[in-house]
Amino acid sequence: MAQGSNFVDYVKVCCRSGHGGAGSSHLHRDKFTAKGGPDGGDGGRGGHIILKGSTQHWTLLHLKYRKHIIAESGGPGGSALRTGANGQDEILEVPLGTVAKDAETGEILFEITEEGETKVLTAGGKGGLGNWHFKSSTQQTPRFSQPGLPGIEQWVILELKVLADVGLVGFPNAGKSTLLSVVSAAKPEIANYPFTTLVPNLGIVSYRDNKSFVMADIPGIIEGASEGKGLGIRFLRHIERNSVLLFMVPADTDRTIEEEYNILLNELTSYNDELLTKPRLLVVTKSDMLDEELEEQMKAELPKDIPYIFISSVANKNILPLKDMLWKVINEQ
Ligand SMILES: Nc1nc2c(ncn2[C@@H]2O[C@H](COP(=O)(O)OP(=O)(O)OP(=O)(O)O)[C@@H](O)[C@H]2O)c(=O)[nH]1
Ligand SMILES: [Mg+2]
Repeated sequence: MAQGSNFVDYVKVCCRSGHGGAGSSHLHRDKFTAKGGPDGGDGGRGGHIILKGSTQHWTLLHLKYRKHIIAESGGPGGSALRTGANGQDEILEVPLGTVAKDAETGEILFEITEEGETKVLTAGGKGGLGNWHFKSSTQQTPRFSQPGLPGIEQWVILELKVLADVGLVGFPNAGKSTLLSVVSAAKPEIANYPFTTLVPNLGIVSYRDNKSFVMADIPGIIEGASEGKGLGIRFLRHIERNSVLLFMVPADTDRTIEEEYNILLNELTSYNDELLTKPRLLVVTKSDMLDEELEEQMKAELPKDIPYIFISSVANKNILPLKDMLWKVINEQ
C-alpha cells in the first residue's frame, strides 16, 4: 500500500462463524397428555461469514479497522418441533477482484469476480437435531438431542488484485477515460479538466472473434507522483500487476511527446523500477487535432525505444490497430 494512502488492498481479519443452536429434548405435555412423545425442534444454523462482490467498493478500506468479524449463533430448538432461528449471516461487501486466503497456510480459498456474487468464507456451525429425530420402536421417548456444532475461528487474508491486462498511464486530461469508454462498455466520467478520474475504472475490451482483455484506467500521474504528489501514485500498485503499460500523451501537450513520456517513465521508475520490466507502448492521443504534416513531424521526434501509434478516441482513428498491438503484446507475455 502506498504510504499515507487510503487505498487499501490488503487486510487480515479474524473470522468467527456462529455456533449452531442446540437441538431440544422437549417432551410433549398438555392438559390431556401427561407423557407425550418427544417434540424437541432442531437448533438453528450458526451465522456464516460471507463475501459479496460489489462494484460500490474499490478498496478494502472499509474492512481495515474490523479486525474481528463475528457472526451470530443459531437459536436453540423449541418445543412443538420449533426449529431455532439461524444465526444472522455476516455479509462483507468486497470489490471485484478480491482474493480470500487462509492466513496460516497462504492457501487461496476463492476469488470474487462478479457483482452480487456471494461465497461463504467461514461456515456457521450446524444446528443440533431435536430429540424427535431419535424416536424409534425401542426408544419411544428419547430424552436427548444433539448440541449444535461450534463455529469456526480462522484468520483470513483478503487481497485485492486488479484483473487488468493493460494499464493506462498518463498525465491528467490525456484522454485515458475517453479511450476506455470507446473500447469497452465502461462509462467512466470524462471531462476537460485534470483529475476527473479519482479511482480506477476497469473495462472489458472485446476484441476480434470473441476475445477480450481487461483495461484499467487509473487517475492521472503527475511530476512528483512517486514522492506522493497527486493521486495516481496510490494506484501505481495496480499498474504493478498489470501486464502491459500503455503510455498516453496528448497530441496537444505543451511539452514534446518525448519529454512527457520521459517524465511519466521517471515517476514509474522512481516508484518501483520493476515496472520497467513490463512491456510498454506509446499512444499519442487526440491526434484528430493534427494534420498529416504535423503528425509526420512529430513522428520524427518520438522516443526511439518504444512502439507507438497515433490515435483519436473521438474520431475513432486507429482504435482497432491499437487493440491489435495490445493483443499481440499481452499474448507474448
Ligand atoms: N479532440 C479530442 N479530445 C479528446 C480525445 N480524447 C479525449 N479528449 C478530451 O480530453 C479531455 C480529457 O479526457 P479524459 O478522458 O477525461 O482524460 P483523462 O486522461 O481520463 O483525465 P483524468 O481523469 O483527469 O486523469 C476531455 O475533454 C475529452 O473530451 C480525442 O481523441 N480527441
Ligand atoms: Mg479520467
